[in-house]
Amino acid sequence: MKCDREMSRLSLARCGNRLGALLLALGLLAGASAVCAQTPLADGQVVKIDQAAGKITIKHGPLKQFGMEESMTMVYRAADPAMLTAVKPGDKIKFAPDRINGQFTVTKIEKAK
Ligand SMILES: [Cu+2]
Repeated sequence: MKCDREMSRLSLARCGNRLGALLLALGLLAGASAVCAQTPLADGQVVKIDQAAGKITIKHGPLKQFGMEESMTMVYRAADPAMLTAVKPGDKIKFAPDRINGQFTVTKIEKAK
């Protein structure tokens, strides 16, 4: 994973201690540089949550960095199933999409205001 052009648009605040500590605590990422390779948060809406499987279905707009050229509804794995308790179907969210071991994964979800 490398920090690409998207990265330059990210403020350092988004790579702040809280997220970094969380991800490192989860043992998902090897180091700080990987944490900072997060793409900017995308807008979406929760369609469905499968707490047991740790999966969330999100309707979202184009994510060109993943070759998603159009709006779509798709299933993401949650990096931490606990993230899924904070949102419910119908919620507008901001989420951090990533591709981990070939699986589309959300590494962060927050409710949109
Ligand atoms: Cu998609």
